[in-house]
Amino acid sequence: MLDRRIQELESGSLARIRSARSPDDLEAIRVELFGRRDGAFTLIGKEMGRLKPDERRRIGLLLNAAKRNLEEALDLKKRQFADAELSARLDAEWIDLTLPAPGPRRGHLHPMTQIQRELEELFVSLGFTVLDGPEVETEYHNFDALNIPATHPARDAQDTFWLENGLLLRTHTSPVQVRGMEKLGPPLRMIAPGRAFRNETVDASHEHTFYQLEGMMVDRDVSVAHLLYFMRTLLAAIFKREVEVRLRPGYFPFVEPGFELDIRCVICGGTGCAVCKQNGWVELLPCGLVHPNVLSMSGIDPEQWNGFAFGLGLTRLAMMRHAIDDIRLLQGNDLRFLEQF
Ligand code: FA5
Repeated sequence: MLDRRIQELESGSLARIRSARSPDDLEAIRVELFGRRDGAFTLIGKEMGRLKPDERRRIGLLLNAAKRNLEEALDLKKRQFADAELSARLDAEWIDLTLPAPGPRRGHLHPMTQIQRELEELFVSLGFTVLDGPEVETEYHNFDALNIPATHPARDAQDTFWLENGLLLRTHTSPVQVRGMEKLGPPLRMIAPGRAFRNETVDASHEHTFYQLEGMMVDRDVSVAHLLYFMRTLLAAIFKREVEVRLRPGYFPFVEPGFELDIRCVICGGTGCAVCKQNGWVELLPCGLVHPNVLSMSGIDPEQWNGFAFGLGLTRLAMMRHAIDDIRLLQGNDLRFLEQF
């Protein structure tokens, strides 16, 4: 009787072990067979107590052989599961080192650089030289030589970052006019794009660090008509369409007469928004005819020569061009924003 049961248990269990689908299945079979309290082998072992000694030995041998076979089969299947798991992991983590690399991500020029280069090209084609000047300036070049002595109230209009050594962060690109006149003399056509710095409260249209593009022409008999021609050419090149402009008197100690050239806000179309401070116009291009004092301080005879100058707000121009409604977006380097230009 017990012989049969042992044989059937062995053959039935071997078949189940072979067809087990997971390590959990296998563990369940192991507990069924060898569980201490009511595993099949434990139960048979208990029944053997009733057998005669000879019979018990014979059955004992059979039982041990069956047990060994089943243990081996369980071990084997367990190893097979482990091997399969390992090769699945290796397959998943496999990298083909011979595939070509994806290559560097392609970038493009920042919208500020784009607009600066376009204007440089335009002005070079009109006979202007592109000049560069220091961002850390002397008080003389930033103020005095532009007809703004220490006592002049116009100094208050440009809240200045002073350095401990008496130098300052230039508040505009106009000191490059002075350096251009000193270095090159008349006749002179120059532009100077670059950064300017002011201790300003940052908002949608003001940054503490922003770009300007200075322009100057010194020659004989330069008039407001020349100035307007170049301003119109500049705006047409950037906007490639008519933009509404207005010219109003503006005061800068280094020009006489002085003007403010504003453009109709392209963000709101003139109805008023945070960028134009609700008035529909954006201050973009202050300009004028160079003050005789400025010429003579830089060694140019104002009886012989005169000229015009302008100080374009380059960051604001880029904002108007792309209808960007917050200057801080242009200062950051967030690719999600920059990728669209
Ligand atoms: C000047 O800086 C004069 N140097 C311009 C000038 C040059 C006049 C030559 C005459 C002859 P103003 O402070 O207005 O002027 O600034 C010029 C332009 O720079 C402004 O119209 C504006 O577009 C831009 N700008 C000024 N402050 C800021 C700022 N905080 N953030 C962004 N843009 C600014």
